[in-house]
Amino acid sequence: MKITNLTVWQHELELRESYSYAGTTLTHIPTVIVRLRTDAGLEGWGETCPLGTTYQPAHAGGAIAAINEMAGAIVGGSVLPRQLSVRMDSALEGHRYAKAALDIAAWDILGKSAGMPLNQLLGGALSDPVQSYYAIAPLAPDEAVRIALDRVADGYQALQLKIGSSDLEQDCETVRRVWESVPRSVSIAADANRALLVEETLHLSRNLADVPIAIEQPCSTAEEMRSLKGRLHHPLYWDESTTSPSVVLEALGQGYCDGFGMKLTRVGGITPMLGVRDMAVAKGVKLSVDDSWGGDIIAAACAHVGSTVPPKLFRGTWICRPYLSGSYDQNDGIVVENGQITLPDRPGLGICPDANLFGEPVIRMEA
Ligand code: 0XW
Ligand code: MG
Repeated sequence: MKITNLTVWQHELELRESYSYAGTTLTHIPTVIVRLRTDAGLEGWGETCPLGTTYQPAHAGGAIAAINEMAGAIVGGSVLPRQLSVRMDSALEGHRYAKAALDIAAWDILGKSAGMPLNQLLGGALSDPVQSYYAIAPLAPDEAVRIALDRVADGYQALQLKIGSSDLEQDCETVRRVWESVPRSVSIAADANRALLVEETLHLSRNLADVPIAIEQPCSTAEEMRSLKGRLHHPLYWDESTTSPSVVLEALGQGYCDGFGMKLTRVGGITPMLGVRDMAVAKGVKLSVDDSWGGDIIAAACAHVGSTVPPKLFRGTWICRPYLSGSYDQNDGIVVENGQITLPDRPGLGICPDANLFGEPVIRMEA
C-alpha cells in the first residue's frame, strides 16, 4: 500500500482555560495535523502538538518544517510504519516529535486496512475504559485540595500535582494537604516538569518522607536525574528526560528510575512507544501513555496504546480535552468520563476528523 497524498495543517487549539505548569501558563497552543492517503483509498490521521515553544526542544513550526523536508521521501513510498520510518530517517535526522505524526497516521491506516481498532492491532486492550489522570496546576493548598476533591468526585483515581513554580515549601504543603484529603486509593504524583534543583528535590523528598507519592521529573537534565538514584524516599519517574527508547533502556538497565511519564510523540510515535511499553513491562515499572498536548488524534493514539499496558503498571492516559472547547470529530471525539476514556471501536484510531475545521493546509503533496 503506497502513500499517494500528504496534507498538513497547523491548527490553533481553543483552550477553555489556560494551562499552567512549573512557572509557565499557556493560553493558546498550535497543533500540527497530518493526513495520509493511499492507493488503496484509505486515509489516516496523525498529530504532534508540542506544548508551546519552551516546554521541550520542539515547536509546531519545527514540526511543519521537518515534515516538509521529508515530504518527498514520504509520498510514493510504503505506508507500513517500519518502512515509512526508514524513509523518513533517510531524509532527516532526529525530529522524533515530527516523525511521530506520520507514524500515527500510518497505524491509523493499518487498522483501517485490517478492519480492527488500533488496540486490537497492538495485541488487544487490557483495560477499556482506559484510566486517565488529572493534572492540577501549581496552586496554594486550599485551592489544590478543592480541585482534587472535585476530580475524585468526578471519578479520577490518579492525580498529578504540578510543583516547582516558585515556593517549594508551599509545594510540600500542597502535596501533603491533598494526600491527607483524598481517599488512600487515589495515587498522587508530584511533577515538577524539570523545575527543581537536585538539592530542592532532596528537600522535598525528606519533607514528604511519610507521604506515599511518586516524584516525576523533578530536575532538568538526565545527569541530575541519574544523581538522584538511591537518595529519595519516593519512587522517581522520568518524563522529559526520556527523549528516545535508548534513554529508556539506560534508565531501566541502570536502575535510575522507578517509572515513566511517557509522551508518545517524544519518542517518535506508536512504533517506538511499543518498545518503550515492553521494556517497562519487562522491568515491572509503571508508565503513563500520554502526550504534551493535542486533540482527538493524539488522545486516541495514547488511549489505544495505553489500553495495552497491564493495568497494574499503567499510570493512566492524560488528555487535554478537559481544557479544550470542541473536538475534531463532531460525533465521536475522545472524552474523559468518570476519570476514564472509552476506547473508540471503529477501525484504526476510531475517529473521523473534519478537515474543514483546520483551514488551509500548510503542506500538500500528491504522488
Ligand atoms: C500532564 N502532562 C502529560 C501533560 C502536560 O503536557 C505535562 C505532562 C506531564 O506529565 O509532564
Ligand atoms: Mg510529566
